[in-house]
Amino acid sequence: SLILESSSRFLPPQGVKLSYGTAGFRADASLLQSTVYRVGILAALRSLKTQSVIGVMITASHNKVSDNGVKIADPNGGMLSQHWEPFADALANAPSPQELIQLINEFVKKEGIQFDGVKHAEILLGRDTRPSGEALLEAAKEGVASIVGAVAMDLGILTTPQLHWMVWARNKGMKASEQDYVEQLSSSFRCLMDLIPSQRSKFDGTNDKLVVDGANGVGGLKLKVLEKLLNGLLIEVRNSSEDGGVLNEGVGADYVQKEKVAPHGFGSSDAGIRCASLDGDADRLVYFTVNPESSGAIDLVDGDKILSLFALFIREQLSILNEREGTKNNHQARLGIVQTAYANGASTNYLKQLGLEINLTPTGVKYLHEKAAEFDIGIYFEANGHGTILFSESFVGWLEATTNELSARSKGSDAEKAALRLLATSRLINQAVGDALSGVLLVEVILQHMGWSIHRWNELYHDLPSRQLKVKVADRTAVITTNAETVVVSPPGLQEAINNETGKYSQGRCFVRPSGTEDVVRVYAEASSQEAADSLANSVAKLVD
Ligand code: 16G
Ligand code: ZN
Repeated sequence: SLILESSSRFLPPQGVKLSYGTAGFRADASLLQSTVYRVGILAALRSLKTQSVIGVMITASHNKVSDNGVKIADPNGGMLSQHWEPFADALANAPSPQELIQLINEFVKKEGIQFDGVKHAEILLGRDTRPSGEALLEAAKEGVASIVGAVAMDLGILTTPQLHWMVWARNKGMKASEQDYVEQLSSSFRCLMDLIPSQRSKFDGTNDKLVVDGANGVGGLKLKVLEKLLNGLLIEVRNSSEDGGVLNEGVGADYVQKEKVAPHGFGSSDAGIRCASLDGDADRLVYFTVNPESSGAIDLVDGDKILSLFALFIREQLSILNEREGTKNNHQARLGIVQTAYANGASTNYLKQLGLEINLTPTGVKYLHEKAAEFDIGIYFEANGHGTILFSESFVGWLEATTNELSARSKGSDAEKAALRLLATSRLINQAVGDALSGVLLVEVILQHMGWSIHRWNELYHDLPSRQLKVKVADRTAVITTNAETVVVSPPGLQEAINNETGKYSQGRCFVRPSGTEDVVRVYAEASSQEAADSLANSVAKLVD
């Protein structure tokens, strides 16, 4: 068979066991040839099974440049169905071509996959700027080609969210090229700019430039393309892939958020300027300002605060819509907020005070996304800067009908504008996955809409001091949690001990969880002062050890 021929050229490395974790397969790039080839096969089977276009993205996101990884985008543009993850693991670890073929045959039978279905398999392939990506993409192509009739489209260098967006758009029957992505984002951005209330000042004049750290990756490159179409929004990109710096080294959203320092290329001369940082594949976004007093220190505006800004804006539009008079088809939209236990406690309190419904899920995009999809409008964000706003199809349909009705009856009314803003937001913000590029555009237009500087935004609430630690343990799977990772159920007694420590601190909050991407147990602690948060984290780390 085709598979036997090509798989014998992609033998798995010995003694390495890979698992399809929260971020797909990830490892040192030199180990991944056979894994990526096999993910190509997996994607083709997934495409046959779902009779839809499937995506394969080659990236290791914020990890070091020598790493790489591969993950699948499902028909809706989201993560691979969890139900297929065990098969992905088995495929990646099959020791020989014969065993690989046997696994495939069994799985094809079990899933009832038809090779002579109406549609042949179609796979969109993308990669980030890692040098290892080119050869790995070739391996993925060979994997796809080993399935009869399957077609792979090589889209070259993309951000992860662009690839997910294209899969989502293709399966909705929309135009789905990179150019279509750029056009949709830029036109909905301009639409939102045109809807800014005229009495609101467009900034205070002193800081209307945005400076973006591109993590030496793909995001800066693509942002420069977008920027030309934004009608005068000034964006200066630093640390773009073509600038020659090392991907993710001392730069990028993960570094900035975890270390709370300015990325390479930013210094005291940037004090007070609005800055943002993307991660290596541009699916995370944080904002910051450089602190003039101490070198390298920043004021961080993290995912929680981006979520808060989005929630305020959406809530404002919904309440304008609710106040409109005499409409027949009234509809109280359900707005839901989704966070993880890493959300700063001050953000959760703030959102609760606004009267919003808050849901907690375990860490990992697939959990947050799934929860957010239950609402008319669901906003999810991880503190690390990954998140988006999901609009349900039925709500978008209602919005379109309402906009038409309002345009006919009360053109130019506040209600019509609010409806148009929500519609434009649903087109601007990526519906498949968190996207730093669409996120940055939405933040920028909302700040202008509110007439706010980054400082005003950052003052929405004050983060509680927090500390994250990681503990190397013999077996991280020994730690089992429940209630969105806030409670340890095993080993027995550990949660009581954590409660006991936490009780000693004013505003103390602490949880531990096994990492999904590293062989460590993570500790998160929050308290009323930095010293207290540090001390709580340290004593709980000792309990875990
Ligand atoms: C992955 C997740 C991210 C999560 C992080 C946690 C996706 C696409 N990415 O990067 O959402 O925050 O893992 O890592 O799901 P950890 O389990 O090592 O703490
Ligand atoms: Zn990323």
